[in-house]
Amino acid sequence: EEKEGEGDDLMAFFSGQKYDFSEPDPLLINIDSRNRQMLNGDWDIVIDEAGKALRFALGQGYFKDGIKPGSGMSLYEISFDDGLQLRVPGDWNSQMEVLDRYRDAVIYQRPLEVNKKTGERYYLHFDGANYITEVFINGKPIGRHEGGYVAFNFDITDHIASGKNELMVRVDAFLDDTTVPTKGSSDFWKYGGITRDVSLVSVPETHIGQYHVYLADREKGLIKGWVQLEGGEKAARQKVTVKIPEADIVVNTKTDGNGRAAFSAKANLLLWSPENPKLYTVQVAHGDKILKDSIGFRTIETRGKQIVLNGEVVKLHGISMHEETLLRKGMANSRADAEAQFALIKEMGANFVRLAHYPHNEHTVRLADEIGLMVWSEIPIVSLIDWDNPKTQKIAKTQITDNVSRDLNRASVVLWSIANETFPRTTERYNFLKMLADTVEELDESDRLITAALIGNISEEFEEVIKRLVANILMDPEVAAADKQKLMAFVQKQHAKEGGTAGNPQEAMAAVLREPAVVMIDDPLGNIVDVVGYNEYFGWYYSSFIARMLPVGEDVIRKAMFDVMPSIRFANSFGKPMIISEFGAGAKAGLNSDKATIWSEEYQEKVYRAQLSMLEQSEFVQGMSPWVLKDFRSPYRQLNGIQDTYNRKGLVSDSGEKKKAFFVLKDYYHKQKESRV
Ligand code: GCB
Repeated sequence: EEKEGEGDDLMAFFSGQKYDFSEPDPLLINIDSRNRQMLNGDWDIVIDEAGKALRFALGQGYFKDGIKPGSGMSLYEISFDDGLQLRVPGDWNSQMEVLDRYRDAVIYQRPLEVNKKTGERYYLHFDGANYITEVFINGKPIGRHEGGYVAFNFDITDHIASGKNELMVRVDAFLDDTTVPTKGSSDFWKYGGITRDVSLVSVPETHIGQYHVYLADREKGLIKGWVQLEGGEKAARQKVTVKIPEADIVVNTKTDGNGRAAFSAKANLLLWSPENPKLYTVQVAHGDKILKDSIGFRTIETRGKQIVLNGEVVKLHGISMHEETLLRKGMANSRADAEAQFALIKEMGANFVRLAHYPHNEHTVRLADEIGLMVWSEIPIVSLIDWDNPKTQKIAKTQITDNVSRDLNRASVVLWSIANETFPRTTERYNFLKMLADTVEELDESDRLITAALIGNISEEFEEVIKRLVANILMDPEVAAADKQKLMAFVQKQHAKEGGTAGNPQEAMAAVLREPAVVMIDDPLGNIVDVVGYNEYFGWYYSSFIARMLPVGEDVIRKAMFDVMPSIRFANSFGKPMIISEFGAGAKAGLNSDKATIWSEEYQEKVYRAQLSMLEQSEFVQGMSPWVLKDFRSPYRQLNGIQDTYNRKGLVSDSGEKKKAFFVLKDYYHKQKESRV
């Protein structure tokens, strides 16, 4: 097959034939401790709206034979000189006005200076770029990766020369219904670009790729793990050493035919916990190469309806956050960004953070380890996914694999989440997500917990809540008689439809008011997970949903909802612990109202108070991560003057001002601190 740039076939030239890209090579983990050259900084760029700019130029001979053409007679129509630049790492949207809402491709270029040593392998490593990344070196197509929020790398040894090379990275942020995430079914801004750190890592021919060191048995002090050597046949039957000097551990082991070495050791360890985030220096060595990591040891498991950390029941008091920085506009990508986010979370008295809705950058997870925050880590399987598309399945599997692999050694990560608010409840969805859970089980020997944020089915799971709401409205002396009459007529009709001729609805209603209203979660995904995550919006969306089902106004429902909330209980038919992975309400910072109308800080505050007193009553509920730390950009949010393209459910505004609800949650968490473990 003819390749573009090699022939002069016009069809190939204009149709943009497919390049022969390689898939990423197995991810190198703990790159911070490796020999690496950071490639962060200002890169030259060309905006590629039509998607053909690079193919066109390469076809014209730009970089043919690895030589950048001079100003001779050769016609090529691209140049990176004297043009635009973007900072790497960084999303492009927040850096350049013309790219503010841009969703197509940008070509990045920079020189790559290498002092190539024989016997070394060179990997081009990205902590993340959104969404499709294509790498070209000296004009040649090298590698392609799909997925916006995970780390990946390419072994480029055979494509670089000693001295100066030209690196081009084309990043395409285009999404559709088959991508993960999809273009439209999730409420957050898909920032584009080389959003995270990029580096050139050099390793010996035979080198440590990934490893996992974890506490397998707390009572016995048993540490287990494995080390994977890369380097083909030379990785077989090699000596590997694992040392934890502070715990007097030195283990010498040998790789098998596949370059993998398993090991175990015993020690008397101080365990990692949010209160005491103890990390040990762990050295993993092959030959004279030593990788140093900081690893915490802890166990996490469930016991009936409870979550158990280091043998003790623990409550997870946290907050959800998007990867948006508090320090400027746009995506977080540095240690400083993570420090600002976590300073707020620590101030709140939390011990837990949900990193929504995709894997966050490595700085963030490392910092969670250091300061003691339990982490919920997830991939961008949100809402409606192309469940039976094999291509989509493959991307999802790659993303969970890359996410788990990068963070296997982070004690802070206690939960791998495989999905958020997915539907419909079909076999296709179930099988897709089961495949992801199985992948996690395979990769993570330490039995971390698997979760997913489920979402209620209003007409089925909220039946008891609605009944109670109705009863409450009918009994409320402040509700207008006309409203009550309409509602009563509605109830009688329902009652008759359900075949209820005996008994009167009034009595039935009184009975309803005596019992708590149980929301029983029975989404079959509950079978797959260890912990049932559940997003609920009582006090916010549900009032308007229910108002559409009943013949009374939304204001009446909203008021009644606050009365009813303390009697709502959450349970699941699987007998598993639950985390309320979201609740919240939108509020514009600085918008105050003594009547607590919606969008005011007071309304949000009221929702938080009602939610907290409601959630305390459910014995299934073992944790929460309300939605959300900070107002975040979303194309869904177009209410002018209030939202202005920001989801306003933040406890702090997009510029970091604390809203009233921040202090409600802070008070609550500080009061709960003693009773957590
Ligand atoms: C949800 C979603 C989250 C949204 C949030 C909201 O349930 O999981 O992505 O941003 O609700 O604000 O509607």
